[in-house]
Amino acid sequence: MKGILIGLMLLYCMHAQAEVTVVEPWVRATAPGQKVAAAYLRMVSDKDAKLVAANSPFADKVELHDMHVEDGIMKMRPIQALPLTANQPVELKPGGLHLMLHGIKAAVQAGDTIPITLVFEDKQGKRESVALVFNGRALTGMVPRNH
Ligand SMILES: [Cu+2]
Repeated sequence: MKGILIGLMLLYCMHAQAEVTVVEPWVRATAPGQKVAAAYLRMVSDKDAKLVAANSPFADKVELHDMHVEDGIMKMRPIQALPLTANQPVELKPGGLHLMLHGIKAAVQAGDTIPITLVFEDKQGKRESVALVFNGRALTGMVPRNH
């Protein structure tokens, strides 16, 4: 817990302009041979902004995905931007919004550290990149929180 708080303070100092706070960024562990991975986090911006892009040296491409139900089946689709309303936390989590890493360089295992950069755009159209380190985590670790 202490580590997270210190990390946030550093993030805040380095990115005072963007003023987006990110908590618990993680990537779901993958099965061998799997070419995609999903990444999650919680974030809050202190002013209206939007998440417009993401990239990582660990993946060929990173997309922002949303889930929706189509004919009773849960499907995901890419979205162009994720709006952030000032002081309203947004959670990317299993079964909902997520970052999709396509063409990952290796399997993701619990304990791995994966760099992903998020690009935010403010109301004036000014963009700022925030470099983050996501932690590999098995999905089972999340189950108790959802029940
Ligand atoms: Cu997806």
